[in-house]
Amino acid sequence: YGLRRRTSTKNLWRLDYLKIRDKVKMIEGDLGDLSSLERAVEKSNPDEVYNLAAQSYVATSWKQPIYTAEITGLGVLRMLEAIRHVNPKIKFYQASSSEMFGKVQEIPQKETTPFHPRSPYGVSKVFGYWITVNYRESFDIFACNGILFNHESPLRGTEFVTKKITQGVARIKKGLQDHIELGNLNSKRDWGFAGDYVEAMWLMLQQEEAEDYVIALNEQHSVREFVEMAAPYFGYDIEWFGEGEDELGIDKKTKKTIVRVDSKYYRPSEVDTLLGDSTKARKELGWKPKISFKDLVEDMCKNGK
Ligand code: G4F
Repeated sequence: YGLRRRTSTKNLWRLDYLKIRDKVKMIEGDLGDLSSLERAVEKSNPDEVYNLAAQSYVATSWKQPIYTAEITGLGVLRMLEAIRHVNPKIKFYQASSSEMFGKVQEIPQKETTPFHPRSPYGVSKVFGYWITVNYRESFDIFACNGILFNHESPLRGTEFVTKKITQGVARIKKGLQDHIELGNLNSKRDWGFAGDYVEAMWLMLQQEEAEDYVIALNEQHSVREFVEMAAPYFGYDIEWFGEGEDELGIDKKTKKTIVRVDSKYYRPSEVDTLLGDSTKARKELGWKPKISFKDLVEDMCKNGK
């Protein structure tokens, strides 16, 4: 079963891409509406619930902070309440985020690293994390937090930076777009393949004890490096000129401008650097990512749309 927010136009293309549309029964519900969640849990009668729903775009969380807190934060509590009322034996997975580490207190970040979120999104995720721990401790619900570092695939939404870059360069190559506008090129992330991370989520719920795990590739790259690695799939070789807002990424051969910096994509407070340490998950869950960073970039370049 999948929970789906009501919209006037259906947005199920990812299920088509994965060829599972006829295998998933959709139930209408909303993290803002407890009664709809209770009905969804009653109807599906699940053994496991995976809460991946959120207002998940960090930049929007400054524009819609209260909505973000309602859905990304309180939405977790509503889901847990639905489970507690309908059947507390249901196992629960909460999609916690490396954004909770924010202004990082140690490098690399692991399960014991203190949180210092830098956006309303990050603050809301911290609430979701702790309410999950609290329902585990208070009501003995089998509830786990996966603290996932950035996870990407060709299914990524177009506003996130990896998709914006891979789709943007593809469109430039086809003559559909002139250049890509980006914000902070120096920001560093630990990007892995979403499919590998989903396996880790499932593994967490198959353990004897409910615990929290960091899931990451344990490898870091900047936005600038991501551009440099994606460009060659479309025949471009990027060199950089200028600084800050005046910086340009230009193709060496054709001298075409591929990247321009636009300060409108800068964030009021940035998470400069994220690097995970997923040793606990690798040891205790036997989890190991199968797709490398290089393969991920290639997959997004070749299979994006
Ligand atoms: O792709 P992003 O928007 O992802 P971000 O903010 O790291 O959050 C993602 O990962 C989190 C896990 O750590 C999730 F919890 C969250 O839901 C989401 O999936 O931005 C990545 C970095 C940022 O530092 C941003 O400032 O890229 C930088 N960036 C530079 N130019 C840009 C752009 N980000 C976007 N979206 N668009 C740009 O033009």
